[in-house]
Amino acid sequence: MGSKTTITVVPRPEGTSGADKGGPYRQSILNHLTFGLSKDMYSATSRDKFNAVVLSVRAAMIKNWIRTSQQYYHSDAKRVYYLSLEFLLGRLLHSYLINLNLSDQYREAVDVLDTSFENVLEHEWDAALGNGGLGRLAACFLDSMATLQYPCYGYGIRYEYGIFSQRIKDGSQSEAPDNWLRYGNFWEFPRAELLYPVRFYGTVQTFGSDGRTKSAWVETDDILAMAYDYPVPGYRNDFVNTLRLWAAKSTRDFNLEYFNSGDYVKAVEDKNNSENISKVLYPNDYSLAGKELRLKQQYFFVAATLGDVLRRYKKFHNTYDTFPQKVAIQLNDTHPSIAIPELMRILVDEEGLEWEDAWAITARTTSYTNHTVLPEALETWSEELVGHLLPRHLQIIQEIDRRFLIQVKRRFPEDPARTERTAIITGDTGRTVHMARLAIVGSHTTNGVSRLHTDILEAATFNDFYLMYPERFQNVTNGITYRRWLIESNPGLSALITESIGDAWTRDLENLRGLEEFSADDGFCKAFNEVKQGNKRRLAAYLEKNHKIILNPSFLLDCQAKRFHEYKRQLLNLFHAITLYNRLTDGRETDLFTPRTILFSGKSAPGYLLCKLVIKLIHNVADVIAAHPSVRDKLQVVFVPNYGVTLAQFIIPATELSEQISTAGYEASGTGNMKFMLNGALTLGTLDGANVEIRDEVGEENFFRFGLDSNEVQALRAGYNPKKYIEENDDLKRIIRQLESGFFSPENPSLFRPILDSLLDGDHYLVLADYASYIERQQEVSAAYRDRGEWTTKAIVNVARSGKFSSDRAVAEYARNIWNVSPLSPHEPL
Ligand code: NBG
Repeated sequence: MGSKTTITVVPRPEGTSGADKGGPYRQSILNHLTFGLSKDMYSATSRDKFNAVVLSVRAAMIKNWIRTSQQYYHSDAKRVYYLSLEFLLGRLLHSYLINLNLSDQYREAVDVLDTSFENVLEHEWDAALGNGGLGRLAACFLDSMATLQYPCYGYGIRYEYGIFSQRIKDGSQSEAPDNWLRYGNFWEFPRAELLYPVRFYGTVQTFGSDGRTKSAWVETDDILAMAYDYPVPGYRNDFVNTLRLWAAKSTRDFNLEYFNSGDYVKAVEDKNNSENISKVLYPNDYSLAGKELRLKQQYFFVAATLGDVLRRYKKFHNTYDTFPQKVAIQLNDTHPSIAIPELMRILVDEEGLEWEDAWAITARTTSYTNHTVLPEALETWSEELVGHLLPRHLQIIQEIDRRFLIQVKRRFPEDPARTERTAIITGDTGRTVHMARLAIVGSHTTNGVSRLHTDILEAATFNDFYLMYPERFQNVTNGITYRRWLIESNPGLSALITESIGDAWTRDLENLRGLEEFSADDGFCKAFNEVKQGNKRRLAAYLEKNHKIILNPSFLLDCQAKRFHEYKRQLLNLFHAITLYNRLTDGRETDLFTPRTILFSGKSAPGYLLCKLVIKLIHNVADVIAAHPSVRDKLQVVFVPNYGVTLAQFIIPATELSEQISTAGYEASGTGNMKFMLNGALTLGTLDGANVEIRDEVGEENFFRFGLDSNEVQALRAGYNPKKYIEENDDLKRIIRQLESGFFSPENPSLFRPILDSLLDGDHYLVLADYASYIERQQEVSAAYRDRGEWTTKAIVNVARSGKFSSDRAVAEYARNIWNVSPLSPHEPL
């Protein structure tokens, strides 16, 4: 664990250099426009042009896609199945061109369409099949798995509607559907022949006696899962992996009963109802209300995926003895954890294995990643619902639980309370099924996503399980793909780095260390600043064009871009903005004031009223500041609507200060923190999640740390008195008074009362306790930014030491320590 791996991406010779790189690709684009879309240059819309390019690019990778599958097949490689209810992919075109080493060629070739490369890219709708960190992590991992040549498949749901689009009206969030498939999607390959029936409801019949009973799940209501495949090309290595997403299709199309009775419309209605399963992504990232449709989604994609896994396995094997040697199943959070009883059901009921054998196979095949310790996000289901929807699975879970509790009692006979704390099913009436407990008990490895997070899992959240199975717990600190988050989104910095240290970093991010020797080099620092300024201007132009937001690119750009949640404490950041406003209007800030833009971007879960109110407060504070004749020349607060992958690719390269200010102990890892660092922002952060490791890498002098650490947070809880912090601090007192008096909402003075109440009645996330320390550190940030030479050196050191946070490192750790798979050897040249 934690040992260093060097990951080297196998390079492919550079593409042809010299004149007319676009040559052969022009013809391909035109052919696809004509024969794929039946358009000519007169009738082609800009979307047609984009689609023609997509068709041409996917054609360029198809041979390698087929070859990659063949290589997996012929070598009977151990496959890894990454099961995730979310893949937050973003746009694919540019990223795929970079990986295929064709971006220069297509940049030129698109001139046959009388358009520019940027114009073409802009027509792609973000594939936003995820909420935030967890879904984006899955997308970064897909890129690394293909790049490192691991035989991995992503499996998920092809939602018809991705994460909602955030609209802001009068400063408040509203949600609009994300109809991303409206204009078709030429990346996907529908596999109409690849259909699996998925069963729901029904009853369980039991046959036989003498402990040799057999069970059958019957009288079910079935729907079909149909596969849609997406190619996932690796970075310049001719490997193309597969992401397979399932869509629900009705089995009712030919329901004779309805047709015979003449009720055609009823038949069609039923068809629509069952297809609802893959209709929409649930937009709540941290609170999982036990909705039946959500459980249906989970079982739907798990059942189809396991059907596919077994089909592939059975091509070569007629016993299950080697299943764990050939298959690894990674559960991305507990969302797919119904895979454990499903695999048991298949092995015991359908394949006739003994329980013990099936159990050993299941546990040796699956592993589970935990992504949060927030109690409201640890999934549970009512036993009643599970029993209604999946009656056989409930029996299996009950049996798993029964056997597990026997072990618990054997190990800890003196401690009956432990049973309630660890049981998979708890309660007397209205019993509850705990999915994380099921996932830990039924798998061989549970991992956290940063060192601190894993420590907390072991010492607190899952301590009872850790004491039972210490060997099952591991840490794999998250990572990000620098192909998207540096090469694609920050071409200026990428070019500068390559000019200075060569391009070895594009194959192994650890090579960025070579930049350190330039960190105080005047010429390099100047060029580095010019790149940053250029990125700030690019963001400013984007915001002006798309949102009518005007930025001043000479201000310090201070960003917090992530989902809204109380634990992430956007409110604390806003309190800093209000503090600066108050001090400026009082004349308490000197001439030395460092002008800044405080930028917020992020969505709130639709039902999370407090966060929605914080968004509203941000807008109102922004308006008050913008209306002040002198303050507005020095301070700006902006909220950029509809945060997503594409927007992040504009914001992050421009950012100078990265706000990572969660209450210590609550952010499992964070991955935005890594993206900002890689792009030369300095972090202002608590000792939480991967911030701890970022600070270890860059050194405390290159990181602005503030606030309580996770132990102090726990220690403070017992006697915590939020009012004390208000009494002790005049700036804070003033903010509280402003909120009380309706200073930011004169037309409705009590509007922000719920925010105030959340602070005064408990302040669960300790905004008040960390306020003074935060403001103090912010003043140091301002002072540091005035010494631009020093600041730049620190920023360069941050870039140079971000190698650890590559998702290549993370995926290689999973492969070695959890999946036990090796990379495949390179393909022969075509
Ligand atoms: C998030 C955590 C982040 C972490 C990502 C990826 C969920 C439920 N959890 O801290 O909050 O970086 O997962 O691991 O989205």
